[in-house]
Amino acid sequence: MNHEGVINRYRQWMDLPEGVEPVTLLEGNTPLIPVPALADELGGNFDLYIKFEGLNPTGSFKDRGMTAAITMAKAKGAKSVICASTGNTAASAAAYARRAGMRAIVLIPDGKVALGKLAGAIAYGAEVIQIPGSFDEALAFVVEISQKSDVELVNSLNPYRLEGQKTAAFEICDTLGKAPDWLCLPVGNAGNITSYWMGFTQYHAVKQSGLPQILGVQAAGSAPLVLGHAVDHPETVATAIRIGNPARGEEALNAAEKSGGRIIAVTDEEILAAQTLLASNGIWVEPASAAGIAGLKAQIAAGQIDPHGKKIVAVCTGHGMKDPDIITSRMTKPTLVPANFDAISAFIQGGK
Ligand code: AN7
Repeated sequence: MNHEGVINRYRQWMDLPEGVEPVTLLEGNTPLIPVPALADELGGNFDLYIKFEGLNPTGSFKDRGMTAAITMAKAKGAKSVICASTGNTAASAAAYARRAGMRAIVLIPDGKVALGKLAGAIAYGAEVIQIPGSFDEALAFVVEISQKSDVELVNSLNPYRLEGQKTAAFEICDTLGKAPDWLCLPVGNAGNITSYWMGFTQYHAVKQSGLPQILGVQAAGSAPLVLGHAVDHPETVATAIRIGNPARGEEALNAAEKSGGRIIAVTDEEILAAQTLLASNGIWVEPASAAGIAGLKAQIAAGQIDPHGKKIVAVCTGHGMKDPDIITSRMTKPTLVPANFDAISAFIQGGK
């Protein structure tokens, strides 16, 4: 039942023309994983779940939006698509565009895209262009190119991206039987928080599924929505959300406010600590994807969120394998032990 992709599963809830043939990799239907030990660690007697979006076909939530954007690009007869990307959009656009027989052109900020994302984009057959500039500059270029040529823009300014991504809210409501009390997620270009709010409000209007309070989390060095102004030189270890001027910033602020939630910033240290916490619960996510848990932890500690008796969902947007360097660059190299039983055995007993 669930191996049909988000368009076939939720088509009646999506604003797509009748009869278009989905370009799908059977994205969506990601697990909502209970993490009771993590809830304990955050100090609460509450139900905490991770919506693990890293288990989508290209390893991030972008696939939900990309199936819709590429389906529509193909239906319009487009031969090429373009996007700016911190990496995940690039890999996703490449996979879906190539599957539909289109060119995928991606602009990325030089040197700031995690290895697993760049490798993915290339493996799927994207034409990758680096610029010595930020994501925000790259986005401005691709918008202009899409306006002046017949190349289709597949960043989340494309409304079909949001149509696809809002299906994650439907899945959460379908699994829990209603909306959670809080939804915590990272915010970069702000397409995803906008999509979740669309999805929850749409479902609630028909099914009375309830509305979550939304906690959007930015990285302190890239926190335009917290500061109230664009950031010219965004910096953060969470390169996915290294974005200084979010395209859907207004909608993100609106979603946070209307939901009775907020957008906050967390430090890189808090993000990496949350990544470690998640991994110790068996869930390895890329740094940006740990921001939701980092934010929740900070809010609980500060008494800003009282989790007791609540259902809380943190969205983990991308898989840890997207950014192996963040782990390997900080690890102590595994000890080299002679290849004999006694040495290995002595080593294990000497350990803890
Ligand atoms: C893992 O790929 O912007 O707030 O170009 O890769 O909807 O932008 C990625 C964003 C969160 C933020 N988590 O989502 C891109 C890109 C991960 C991400 C976000 C991104 P938005």
